[in-house]
Amino acid sequence: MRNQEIAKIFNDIADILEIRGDNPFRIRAYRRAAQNIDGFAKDVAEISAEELQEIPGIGSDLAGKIQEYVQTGSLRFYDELKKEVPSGLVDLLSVPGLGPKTAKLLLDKLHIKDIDDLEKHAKEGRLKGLPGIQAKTEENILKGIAMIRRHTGRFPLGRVLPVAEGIIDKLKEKPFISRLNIAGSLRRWKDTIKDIDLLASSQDPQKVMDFFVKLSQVKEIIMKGPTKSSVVTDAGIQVDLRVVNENSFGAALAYFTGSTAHNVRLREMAVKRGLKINEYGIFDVKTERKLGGEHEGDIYKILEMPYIAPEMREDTGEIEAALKGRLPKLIELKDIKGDLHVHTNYSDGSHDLQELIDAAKARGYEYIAITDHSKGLAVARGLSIEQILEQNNKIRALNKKLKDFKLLSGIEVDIRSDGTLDYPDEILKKLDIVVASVHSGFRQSKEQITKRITSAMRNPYVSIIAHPTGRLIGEREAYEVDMEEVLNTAKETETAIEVNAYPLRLDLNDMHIKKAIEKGVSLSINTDTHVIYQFDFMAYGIGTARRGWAEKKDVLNAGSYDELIKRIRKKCLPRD
Ligand code: DGT
Ligand code: CA
Ligand code: ZN
Repeated sequence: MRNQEIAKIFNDIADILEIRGDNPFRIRAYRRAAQNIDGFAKDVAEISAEELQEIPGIGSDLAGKIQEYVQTGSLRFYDELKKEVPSGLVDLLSVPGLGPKTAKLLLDKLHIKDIDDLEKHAKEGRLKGLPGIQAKTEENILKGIAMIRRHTGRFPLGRVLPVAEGIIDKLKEKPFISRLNIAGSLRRWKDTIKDIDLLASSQDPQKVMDFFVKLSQVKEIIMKGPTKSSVVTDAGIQVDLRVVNENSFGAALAYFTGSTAHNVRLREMAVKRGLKINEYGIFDVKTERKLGGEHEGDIYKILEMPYIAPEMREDTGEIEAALKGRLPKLIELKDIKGDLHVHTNYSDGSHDLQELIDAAKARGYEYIAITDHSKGLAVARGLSIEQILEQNNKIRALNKKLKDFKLLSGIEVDIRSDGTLDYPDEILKKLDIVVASVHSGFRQSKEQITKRITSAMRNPYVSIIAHPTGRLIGEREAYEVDMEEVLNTAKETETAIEVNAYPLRLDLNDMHIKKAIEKGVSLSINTDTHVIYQFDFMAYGIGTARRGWAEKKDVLNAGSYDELIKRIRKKCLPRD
């Protein structure tokens, strides 16, 4: 698929246009096109110009550009545009809080052309004094650079899983591979991943190795051995594939799934019982007899404890819980009955209500909540009061016609810097559900941000706090917030906390989810869908929630429509 490649070029174009100070509508058009191409199910290299124009946001001009790139391998417009700015300058935009205007200023006034330059200047205190740059800004830029450097070498889960799936799709077709599984941190759904670990069993390991290193995704072969090879993909991600015997597959899967900390605990337990665990199996030390290893479950069974799901294998109490028979019954994707955070083309989403209903029904959902942005979020075309009322009416009318499906009329209301909400209560009261979130003022003090969020929770109509820490994995740290206090207030006010499933967010994270559940706070696992394919992000939310030990009962949108409404209404009196 060339889609990601083209999406990246369109995003780069938008970046350069932004640095140039180009027309905001033109910039938005490129970003929107990039978003839609990235998520388009068919390969854009294989469809006609007419079909291309059926992708939302693609007109004849952009369709032409896609075809030019597919046919010639380059895009003249992009090449010309790139000549206008130094190549490192676009990288500056990856520094949190550094926008195109500042990037341009740094280039013009200080001839800063890349991140290394920027770091040097900031360390020497040479940025302050430029328009809009204070000592604090300089400090933040240095913090941002440090964060980018820390993250190099690890990739966000959302970038890695599609790569792994692409490879698995090709491997699993091969008759000489009998079993195949993801292992490592990816199987545990960790939010960042160093490399992909794959495990296979085969009668003919050499054949597997030969096929693997020749996959079209492979850019570089690091090592090719008889049963293990490591490659780097065109996305820059390392993939290790090991081949083991069928009768050791389970033991190897347990070993290479990790975490190391979890496995160390299992091995200690084994030793105490005169047993030994390694990647080949579980053995009786005295007799050297192999007791199991074909299936992963063998290990747990022989240690006389229930099977522990991969997402929990971090040695954070799961072994104790298993021994006491107190493992949670983790939530599963099929438990989810709907999505409570969805955008339409009223604000910055790509689809109308009917398209979203069809897509949600296709996923077997019973309901979704429409939660566009509120007016304060102008960059996302937030809805005026007239618009939200109009949408609300439209949803009420649609619901009368819908069978076995409900649309909740909602809003993602902006929590302003002072903690007030972007719409008055008289408006919020008319809606079925209110999702509230912070989109600005990320640099406020911990006290201020905590107070903003807790005051929003004290509003009787606010049902859910969305992406509660604002992090973007690898791009933006969470803002400072007193999570303890947020969770206590959530419990006290019966407000649910979102597990935002958008792969770069995963917010709340696993640790905070676990804490929330311990306190009895309700969660809502939502995708924040802007384009239909993003409904599938739910799997990331589920993986993350399972890492936080979430059960079905902890999750608002795992309940039926009636249960959901009951839970929302628990917080406030019946609405209009
Ligand atoms: P990462 O850093 O995101 O790749 O995390 P993992 O957990 O995938 O770590 P990785 O790729 O280094 O190793 C995969 C699994 O292999 C790991 O979870 C457990 C096992 N493993 C790796 N190194 C060791 C080790 O030194 N001792 C033991 N017992 N197991 C190891
Ligand atoms: Ca790994
Ligand atoms: Zn949203």
